[in-house]
Amino acid sequence: MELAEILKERCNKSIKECSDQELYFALLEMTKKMAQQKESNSGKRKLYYISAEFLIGKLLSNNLINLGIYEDVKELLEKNGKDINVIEGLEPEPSLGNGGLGRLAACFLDSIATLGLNGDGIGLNYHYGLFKQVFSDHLQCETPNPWMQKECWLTKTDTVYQIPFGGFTLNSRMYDIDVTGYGNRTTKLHLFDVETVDEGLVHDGIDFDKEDIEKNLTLFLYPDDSDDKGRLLRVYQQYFMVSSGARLILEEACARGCSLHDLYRYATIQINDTHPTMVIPELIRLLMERGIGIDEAIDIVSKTCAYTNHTILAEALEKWPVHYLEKAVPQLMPIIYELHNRVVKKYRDESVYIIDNEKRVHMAHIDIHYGYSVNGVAYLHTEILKDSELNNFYRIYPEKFNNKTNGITFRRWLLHCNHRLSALIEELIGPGFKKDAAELEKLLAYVDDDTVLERILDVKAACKAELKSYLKETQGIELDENSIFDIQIKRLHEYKRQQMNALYVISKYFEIKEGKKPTTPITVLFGAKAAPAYVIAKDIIHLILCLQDLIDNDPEVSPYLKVVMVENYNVTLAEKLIPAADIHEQISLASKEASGTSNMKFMLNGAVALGTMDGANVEIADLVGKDNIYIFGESSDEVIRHYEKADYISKDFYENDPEIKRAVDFIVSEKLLKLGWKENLERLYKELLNKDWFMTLLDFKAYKEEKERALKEYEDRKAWAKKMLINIAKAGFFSSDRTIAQYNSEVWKLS
Ligand code: 26Q
Repeated sequence: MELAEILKERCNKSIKECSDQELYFALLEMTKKMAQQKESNSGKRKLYYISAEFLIGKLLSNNLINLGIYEDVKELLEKNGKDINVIEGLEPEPSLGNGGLGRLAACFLDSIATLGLNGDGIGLNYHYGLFKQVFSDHLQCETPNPWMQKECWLTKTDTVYQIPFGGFTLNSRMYDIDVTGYGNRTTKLHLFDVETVDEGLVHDGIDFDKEDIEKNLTLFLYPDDSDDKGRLLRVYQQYFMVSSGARLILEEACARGCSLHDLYRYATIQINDTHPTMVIPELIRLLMERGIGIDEAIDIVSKTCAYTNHTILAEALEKWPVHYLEKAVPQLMPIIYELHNRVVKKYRDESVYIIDNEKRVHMAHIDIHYGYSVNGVAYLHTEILKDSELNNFYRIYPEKFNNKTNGITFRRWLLHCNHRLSALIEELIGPGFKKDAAELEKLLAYVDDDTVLERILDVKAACKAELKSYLKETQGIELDENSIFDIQIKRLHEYKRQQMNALYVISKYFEIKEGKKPTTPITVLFGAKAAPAYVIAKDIIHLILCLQDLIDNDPEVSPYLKVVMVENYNVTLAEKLIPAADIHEQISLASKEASGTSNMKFMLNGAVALGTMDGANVEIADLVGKDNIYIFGESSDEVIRHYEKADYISKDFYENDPEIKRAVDFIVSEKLLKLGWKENLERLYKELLNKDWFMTLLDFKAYKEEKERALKEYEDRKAWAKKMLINIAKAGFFSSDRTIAQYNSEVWKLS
């Protein structure tokens, strides 16, 4: 359908006469219709990717690209005096995820659609996505983040289920988002919702009545689990999602001719972290309701479900108190007890039990015992799961464990977010890389071609200039486009060590004050949201915002060093920041970051990593070679040993290294206390000094040295451009098309 036709019907105006908002809604309608007309992927066996999060980001441009009409639409609008970027800017971002795990699920749907696999996503339709972050007084405040307008990507379906909870029942309606693949195929994201949500419950930032489940079930994406009522609400959310999903799966399988006894031949379910784990007992329950005996039901479900682990942090592994489940979903408890008893009968090792002696249900243990595959998300991560974190399980089920290194969709993270680079690559090696990312290696032919290297630098410079004007316009931030852009963007967490980067800023500040000025000015950019109840994470944001203020207002330092914490970091901002990075920071404490995926996006956009040997950095280093990455810090083995022996004492590093002492002391210096809050800064200071659970001070010296080396090598522009080119050329491995192809050939086995 033509845009002009749609406009005529909608408002009887020409493109020229329409407002940008009218054009946005018309484009939305056109794209939705086109997607619906595409052929859906099909087949006998179907994959269901169940996830509490799908961080899909804005969809208009991405869909236009995947439908192959982006350029045409852009031109048409241009001819009529309209700018596609402005129109796209009007789209609210659906932030239906917290970070990496949710974004991964969105990339996977793009690849599943593109590869023509028979697979859909199943999740929840949160009315408010992840909170909107606002800075006030150098502190993070949270406000609601609505994204659904009267017209949006959702399509209401007639599918409605009744979901039973302890004491009441809720209606669950399915809404669909068509996910376009690159080329001709589409798949669907099914988001379930209650029809009784009351947005009026929200008061005071993002506070809301957590007890009225009927009115709040899908009101918010859950950013943390700070209080009991919130945790219980999460159980309700999870069960609502999996029970709705399980019913859909059974219905669809039966419609394709499944007898239920052979469910695993018709369906396979990928459980994205433990959030959807209750799908296992729920499916067993539903099969039993349909007349199948418990032994067989357990066997069928165990052949149907596969589990992905995304974290090594013990505190992030979900353990629900039995009494929560008894209250919210009493119908599941007999099954969970049965699953537990079978484990107890078979194994003496209590660490593999499902229910522990504090009466908590270990969700991951259900997945491992009663699923057919367990995977980590990067080589090192999977090795750590096998060797330490889940070793007791690995010894029981070695055949279940496998690695699937994460990936990203190149459609969004190159074609959409970096038109310039994408066009240059196409000019050099043709369009094949868009479908087969491995073709990027052809770029290596240009590694000594001065003209190409110059052009890569030009593209980077243009992206930096674009970020400068974007941040100026949207956040009033002034950047120096001739400075080095050193970027760290990810959720705020102590293990990711934004605090180490902040300490570097402090020590650089001192150096400049003392007259040691960097050859090229440095801009350190951060983007991060902290979970609302994560006190120290919020203190780290506070420190960074205070440093930003201090340096901005110090004319001795500001020409050489700038710190920026962008407000409300989200997918949309990532798409602007990543193409503009010279250096990206992946500085988690080794062994703690399961994979990381922004590292892959940066690499693809020609930024060079400064990082530890953690997560997928290990594989990046292996691919690009040591000359094209900056690696520092203790190895994961060493770190794991430190934890085992409990021998890391941060105070020793503070006392024995004057540079560290000076930087840490500065957190509670007069200068900062004038700008910030004593309580926050002192708390952070004490935390670093007395606990420093993620060993910031241990790696600080090595970090600073390696960062200085990177900054120095940046000066040789040609050598740097070579590093950029090699990073781009080697990024093909991190296409989510490769990841999904591996899941399919090794786990799902869809025909
Ligand atoms: C749990 C309980 C209560 C409330 C919230 C949660 C919760 C929510 C989100 C726990 C974890 C998450 C998200 C985890 C996550 O994003 N993990 C990241 O997954 C990426 C994709 O595999 C990896 O690249 C990152 O290394 C990993 O940190």
